[in-house]
Amino acid sequence: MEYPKASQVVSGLEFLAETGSTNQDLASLAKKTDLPEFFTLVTDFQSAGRGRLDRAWEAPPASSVMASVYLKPRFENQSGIGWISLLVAQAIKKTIGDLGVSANIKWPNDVLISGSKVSGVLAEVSQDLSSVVVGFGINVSQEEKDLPVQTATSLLLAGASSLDRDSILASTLSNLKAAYAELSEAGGDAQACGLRQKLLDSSATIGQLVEVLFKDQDSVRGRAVDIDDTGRLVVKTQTKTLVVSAGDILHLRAHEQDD
Ligand code: BT5
Repeated sequence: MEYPKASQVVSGLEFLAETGSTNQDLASLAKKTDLPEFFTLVTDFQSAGRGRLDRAWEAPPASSVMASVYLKPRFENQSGIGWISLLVAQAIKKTIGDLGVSANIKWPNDVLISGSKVSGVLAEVSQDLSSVVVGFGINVSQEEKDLPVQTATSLLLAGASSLDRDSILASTLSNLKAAYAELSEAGGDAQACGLRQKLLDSSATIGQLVEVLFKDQDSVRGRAVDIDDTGRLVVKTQTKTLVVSAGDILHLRAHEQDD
């Protein structure tokens, strides 16, 4: 499927009928070419779609929006880069809201509808920190049998008012451009541009009891109480308050009680 509406929103958009991973492709392309900011790669099918920590993102052909966007942040405040996943999740949440469905954001990179994951975001920063490839998958027309895990849902199942993938991508890119411009104008300060407050207001995580599983297999339980000015999650256990980076965790799970 071509994406005429989305093509109007950004200065370059390339459609691939099928590929391995749009994040992988865009990162390779960026090494060879001087891409304009917001250059977008979109596909109808990925055979090696990536999540965080080499987990897989899976969707049947033509069932979802799968795209990656090229950004070159020039923030005075370097912590702005830590907000990019959440910024994109917020843009997707707004798009879904405009389709008559309420969504919220599970820190650090999921968009949920009634607790089920409709979208995931993967932001990958280049080694020299000069650019970011941010990819997202939005489940659009999957029936229950098409979803890879029980915790997933789609816009079809949630009763969204439109399932037009071109319009959904166009709206997401347009929301992303507006929010990114605000963050850039604020020098990367997510507090000053209001992004942090929006995230706190639409968070499925803040206020919840959570279990944080770290990459080193350690885990803690406590209450998620805040997102700090660099985009990290603040968790209060019975004995201490700790600050958790997206890069340090394997999973964040809801649970019933404190340790
Ligand atoms: C993510 O990772 O949620 C980030 C997903 C980013 C996918 C996009 S698609 C376009 C671009 N190109 C890529 O190669 N990737 C990006 P994570 O938080 O690690 O979640 C991955 C987990 O979500 C998996 O282990 C499954 O449990 C679950 N999952 C896989 N496919 C899903 C789907 N379609 N819907 C909901 N959950 C899914």
